[in-house]
Amino acid sequence: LRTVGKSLFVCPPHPSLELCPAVLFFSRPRCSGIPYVPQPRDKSVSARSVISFYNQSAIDIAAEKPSVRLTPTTILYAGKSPDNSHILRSAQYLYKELPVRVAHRIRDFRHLPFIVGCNPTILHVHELYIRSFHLLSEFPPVEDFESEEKYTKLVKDLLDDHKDVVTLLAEGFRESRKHIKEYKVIQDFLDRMLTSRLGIRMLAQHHIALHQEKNLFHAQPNYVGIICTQMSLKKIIEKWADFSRQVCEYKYGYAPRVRVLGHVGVVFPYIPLPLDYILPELLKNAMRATCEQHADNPVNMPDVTVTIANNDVDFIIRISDKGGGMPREILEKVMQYHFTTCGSEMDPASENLDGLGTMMSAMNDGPNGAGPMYGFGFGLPTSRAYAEYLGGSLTYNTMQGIGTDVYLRLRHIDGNYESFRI
Ligand code: ADP
Ligand code: K
Ligand code: MG
Repeated sequence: LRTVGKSLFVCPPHPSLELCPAVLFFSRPRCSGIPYVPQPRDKSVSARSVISFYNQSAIDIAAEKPSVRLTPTTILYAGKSPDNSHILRSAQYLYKELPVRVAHRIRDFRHLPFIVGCNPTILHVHELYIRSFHLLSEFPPVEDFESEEKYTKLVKDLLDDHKDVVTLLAEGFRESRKHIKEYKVIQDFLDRMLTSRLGIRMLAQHHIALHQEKNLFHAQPNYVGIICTQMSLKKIIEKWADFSRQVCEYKYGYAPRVRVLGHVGVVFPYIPLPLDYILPELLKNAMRATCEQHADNPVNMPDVTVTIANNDVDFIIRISDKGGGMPREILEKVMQYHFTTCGSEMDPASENLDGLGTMMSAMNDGPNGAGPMYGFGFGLPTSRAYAEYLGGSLTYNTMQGIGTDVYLRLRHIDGNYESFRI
């Protein structure tokens, strides 16, 4: 085989071309017995993406750098300057930070077990990150508002390119995890991947929102970027309760009511974005259990009760249902990615796949998805990973035969006590 791309590798003569890894990797249907040699299409990013699976220097250098994580307070009080210089500074921070964070993710892909890393869906996401790395790191420095405008456009485009990443990872791992004995490898990878993605998206959307606030017409009252300065927990819970009830009614024909109790009047600064992922997942779980437990008497179904408790350091949301609890056999598993009591989690033909696209689009995009009730086993583990990333926790108590209480605990970001870093 000839040299494939100069910097890629030179494959020594091999008695059986079919067994040469390079040939396996690049082989395409061929006629006439002449080995297929991929031609770098041009000097474009996508051609280099493939080479970057091997040629790592730029990515390696970036992956060695530490990520600079900011507290929400830093972001909130970075100050809105009348000359809009805060927007320029925000873009300059992203300009330095994003390639480093993306490089960290690429390093994680490279450390995946070979059999998983070879899965075509996972390779596709891996390549998406490599492509983003090149686009971000080769962008000219952001020095003025003109380049800031272009850079913001690039960031928006990349957010869009990556919108299906959760679906793709869920599919890729569902296909390949049966080859791996150690579940922990998958859990650690997905925890890091999903929380880092949440962080990147929070930073990117924060900048985009600041950029749009320049134009007063787009400015949302009570918002600084993605931070709602007067968030009402009760309102956001009610919003997601309405949403989840609609999904539930669509699935079962009826849905339990949701009562919100406790410190219902509290208002404080917070970032709604992660709650937009977590709350509907927890509420749908509670409603599903309630509907299935009381299927014979849906008219007298017990309510789902959400209790808010607020204090100086953190706030707690407890979601209680009378949905019959969880059987002992599944207690250890409910927090695992892909574990679901819907059909067979490993069986790609099972009915739950139908719902996958929509549920995942809710998880990928947040509020806009109209996801089904359940089915891919990502609700609890993703919510827990997000809660921990935000300096909090997600725990549950279940009474088999009666019901389940899920506790979501999150730290305030008002700057009075130490909070998480994005
Ligand atoms: P999915 O909802 O897609 O199945 P989750 O991670 O959200 O995935 O939940 C995993 C499993 O945990 C569910 O399939 C269900 O068996 C169980 N579960 C979650 N929440 C509850 C609850 N409130 N009551 C009873 N079982 C629950
Ligand atoms: K699960
Ligand atoms: Mg669920």
